[in-house]
Amino acid sequence: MRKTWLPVGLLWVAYTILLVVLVRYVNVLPNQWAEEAHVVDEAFMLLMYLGSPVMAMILAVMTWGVIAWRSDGAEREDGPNHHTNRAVVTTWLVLTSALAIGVVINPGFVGLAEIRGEPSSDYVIGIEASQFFWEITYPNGATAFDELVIPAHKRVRYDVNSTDVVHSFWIPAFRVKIDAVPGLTTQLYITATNVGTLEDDHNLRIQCAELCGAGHASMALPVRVVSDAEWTEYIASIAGSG
Ligand SMILES: [Cu+2]
Repeated sequence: MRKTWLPVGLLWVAYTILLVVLVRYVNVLPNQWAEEAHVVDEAFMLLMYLGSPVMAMILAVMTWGVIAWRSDGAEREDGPNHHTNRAVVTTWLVLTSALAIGVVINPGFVGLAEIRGEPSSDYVIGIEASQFFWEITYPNGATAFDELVIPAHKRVRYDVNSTDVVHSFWIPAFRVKIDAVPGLTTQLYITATNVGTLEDDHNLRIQCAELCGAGHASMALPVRVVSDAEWTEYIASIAGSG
């Protein structure tokens, strides 16, 4: 028993270091195009780091099991039962509970509050979801079905609803999303940070994120982030055409 702990412990440490290095240097996250994206990505990275020793423990036990208990063809009996070690169990329970509660509070509640922020915005844009398209309504009443154009560095409130079934308003480049529910207006605040289009980053699009029927996967709309002046010009140019 005792001679099992040392190699498993060493493997655990080695795998943990390997995983932490991978998390630190292999970037799997798409580019961030909004302030809110930073909060979400930081939470994601924290969970990746916290998950590394857990994953490493599983890998360590599996690796050691494959090496130490590989079959040599001989018949074997079960080993003796191991009984509960109260100190280990108590420490494990206290530690994991504290960690879980800690993560729920921060980045859980703290991050959510940070993303929601104050209920104030520079502009309000209406988003109406239908099977299988999006209708955009700008502050001047202009509507559009072909793209969502928004001003950079301005805090926009999106009033989201649906005409038929439950959809979900999601812009991957901004990370945040909210359900589009018939008969209910849900709200989302987003501050875009860079000027860009779908050609710059395929994550700059509205993508329905709630399975809503046969056309769900293609229920996407390009997002174009422009300067505030360009945006004002754009919504004036399409006014009356909807
Ligand atoms: Cu949908």
